[in-house]
Amino acid sequence: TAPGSRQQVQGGESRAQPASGAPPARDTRAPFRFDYERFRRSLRHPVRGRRPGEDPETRARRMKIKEMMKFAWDNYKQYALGKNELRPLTKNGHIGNMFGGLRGATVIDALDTLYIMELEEEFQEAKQWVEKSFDLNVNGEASLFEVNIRYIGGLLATYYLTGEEVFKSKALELGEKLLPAFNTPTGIPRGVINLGRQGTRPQQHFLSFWGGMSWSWGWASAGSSILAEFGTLHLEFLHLSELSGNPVFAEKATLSLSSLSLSQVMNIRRVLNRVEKPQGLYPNFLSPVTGSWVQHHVSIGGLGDSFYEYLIKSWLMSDKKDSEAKKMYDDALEAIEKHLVKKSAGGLTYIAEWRGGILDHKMGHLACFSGGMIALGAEHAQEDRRQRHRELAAEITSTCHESYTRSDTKLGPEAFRFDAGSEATATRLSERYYILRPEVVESYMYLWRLTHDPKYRLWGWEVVQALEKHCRVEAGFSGIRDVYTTTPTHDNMQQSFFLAETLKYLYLLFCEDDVLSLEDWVFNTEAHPLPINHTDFRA
Ligand code: DMJ
Repeated sequence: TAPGSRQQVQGGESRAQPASGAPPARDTRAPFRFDYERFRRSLRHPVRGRRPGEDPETRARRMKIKEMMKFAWDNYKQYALGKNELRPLTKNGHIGNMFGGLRGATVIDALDTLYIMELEEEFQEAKQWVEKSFDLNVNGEASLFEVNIRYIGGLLATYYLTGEEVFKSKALELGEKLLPAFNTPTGIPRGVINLGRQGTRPQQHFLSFWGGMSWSWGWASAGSSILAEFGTLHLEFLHLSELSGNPVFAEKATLSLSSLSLSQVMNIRRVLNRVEKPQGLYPNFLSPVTGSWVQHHVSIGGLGDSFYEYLIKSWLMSDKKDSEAKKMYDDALEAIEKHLVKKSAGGLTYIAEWRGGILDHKMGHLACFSGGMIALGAEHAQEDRRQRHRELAAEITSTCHESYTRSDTKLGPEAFRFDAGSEATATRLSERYYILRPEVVESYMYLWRLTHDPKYRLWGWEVVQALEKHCRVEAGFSGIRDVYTTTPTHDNMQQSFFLAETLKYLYLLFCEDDVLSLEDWVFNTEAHPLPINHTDFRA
């Protein structure tokens, strides 16, 4: 659908399809062609910026981060190309079980970072792998969420940045394979989907039998779907519709969120607005069968996080037209402020988790993205909230920084607590690890862009130094098992999001504001830039 008509599609107008899986109504409009040149002309800034004169120290720091990216990529290429991730200690590849037989997660996640950093040769290597070796004809159980944010997000972003058709066609082909996950009584997708060919009969090939079938995660209570998973499809699915001219993607994203009624499609947001939310909060688990909350656990960290992120970013991506998403974001943030935001005895602001009315005074590393999100939202908040939200964003980011500075490695733990005696430190052995996650530097990047307070660049540079000291090994970067020792053991994993997010956000922190300008792009939750719709690109 053209951007200008998105509101209608989201509003569940006539093209919306029933949750039962009946085919969508035919689109009778003229054949669709996305006008890439027109899109490029609509951008307000060159994607890689104009590079005016800058101080040599900023440039040197940016170049250091570029070198880190090259090192991470070169080692992946040498030891693990075609596998999903690099194991930098044993110098081999890791496949894992999140991507249902898909390979090359690091290639796809790295593409746009290589492009933005002007690592031209490395970008060509990655592109060639996509052209020659990226096989979508796979069979296996994949996380709908992970495939969407990493593969679809990475391919879409690289298409928009380069205009190379191969990235668009792979994104669309893969997007099609995800659609059966929405065939549930409510239209809320389940978390796991088999990527095999749909409808293949068992006698044709026994492995293909499950193609297109979906499941809930075994660990999710009572077969529920996860808020952060079904709530983190919207940005990518709107772009799949945009590029294909096929409204089914937008409808699915909307459908999945909208049909909490068993019998008909309704708009998710209207329904979610009607569904009773405890104290205005969104629990993390929802049944795809009944459409009701399954457990009252609320978190702005894991299981909830990117649902909130995609509300404000949907509004921004729609060029501020999707007012429903904005209202949902504003209301959700108000409830979070009222019930979850706390100040520790030592004066640190944090966002607690909520379990059926009882607060757990804990913040996960994942929740540290919220400093950046709240800062981004604050710029567009009503006058009476703007300053408060700016302060909240800065305070949360500062608390997350404290979780780094209070460790021996100057890297932050997976989760930190504000219990008796502890302030922004992990209290459990199982929460002391750091797996190269991006959320803290993500917030530094947004806060830098929005305030230009030099402390954010200093804090980012501290992270660069800590990564170099504790995570860089002979053949890549590795996570560490304990941030509270200066001689940590390594976990032997170079996560693909390190190349997609951590290094990209660090690089952008030392760039001018016009490189992937926030006026032109929103970052998906894996840091893949998707364009804001300034105009209609239907050719
Ligand atoms: C990434 O895959 C994404 O940022 C996701 O939203 C959360 N987890 C990882 C990084 O920590």
